[in-house]
Amino acid sequence: MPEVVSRDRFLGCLLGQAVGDALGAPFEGYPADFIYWQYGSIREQLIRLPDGPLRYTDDTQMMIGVAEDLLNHDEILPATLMERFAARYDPERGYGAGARRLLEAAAAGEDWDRLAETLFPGGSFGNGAAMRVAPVGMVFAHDLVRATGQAVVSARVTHRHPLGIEGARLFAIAVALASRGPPLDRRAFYRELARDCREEEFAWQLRAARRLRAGHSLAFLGNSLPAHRSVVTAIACFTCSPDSFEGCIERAIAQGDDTDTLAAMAGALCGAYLGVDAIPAAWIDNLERGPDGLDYLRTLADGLWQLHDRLVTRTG
Ligand code: F2R
Ligand code: MG
Ligand code: MG
Repeated sequence: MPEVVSRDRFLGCLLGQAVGDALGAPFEGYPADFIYWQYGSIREQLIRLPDGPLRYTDDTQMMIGVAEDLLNHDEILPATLMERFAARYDPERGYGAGARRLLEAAAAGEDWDRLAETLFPGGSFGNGAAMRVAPVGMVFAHDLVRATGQAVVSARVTHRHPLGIEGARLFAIAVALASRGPPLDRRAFYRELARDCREEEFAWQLRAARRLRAGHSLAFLGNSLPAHRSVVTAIACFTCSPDSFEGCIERAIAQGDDTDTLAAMAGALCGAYLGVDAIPAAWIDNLERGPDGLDYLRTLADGLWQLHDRLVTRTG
């Protein structure tokens, strides 16, 4: 029987994503060199923390929608997933332009399925499908075929471009592999990702990322909204600093531009890998409260873990 991933890693993944998202958000849109000259050491900025609670963005709000849909049906169903996204939609959380149009159309009862096809030429290749898919990677960590299949179903609701979908597939696999915990065999990790990769735009990045170490620049992998300019970058932030949650988040934010999403994805990976105790307590304690805050994220992580446990037991 495949091994059950521990509850601690489910908590690490969901809280790691929310913390990374919230810590990266104040830097979103700033170029890397501006961040460097303006803030110097990002670690010091992060230790000081902003006044008030750490507020997550669309990345985590949509991840919550994915988690809820999984918990309601034991799998992703496109129509109810879109209902979840539309019901939770809060424009103040900083959504992508295409995602905004789609969710507003769905809330107004319009044909969102048709709109998703025509939103951009060939559909959206934004990183939105990847940034929210971590719960799929965790729940189906024992079955990579199911994980990738479910990642595609969850992505297609909003992202029809093959690159947007591929970003979600690869990120779900990366989360599933990370949930196996230390030690990280970097070559084997990238070999598994490359074996499943269907798009050359990602394949060359995976080949390059496999060789990167802590001191190497990641700039050539990209830092922006397209999935093929951010998903492998976030994975590399994790594989370059797998044993330090703080180092991983710091690296992601230092890339500049789409800092909330890079740090959300890197945080989900590192949290899944090291477990929740690796996340600084001050960061978790400062996460926003309220109905969709820290306690709710913990409840979702518990529910996802129980679902995973049931699925693994059924497999055995
Ligand atoms: N959008 C943002 N941040 C920028 C503005 C935030 C601002 N502070 C505010 O408050 O408004 N962040 C979030 O969006 C990213 C995820 O985006 P998602 O969900 O994939 O959306 P979308 O619109 O589908 O894609 C994003 C952009 O990518 C470009 N694009 C996509 N497909 C394209 C195609 N086929 N051809 C050309 N361009 C394409 C478009 O510019 C899309 O708007 C995350 O960063 C999240 O944090
Ligand atoms: Mg965001
Ligand atoms: Mg972003």
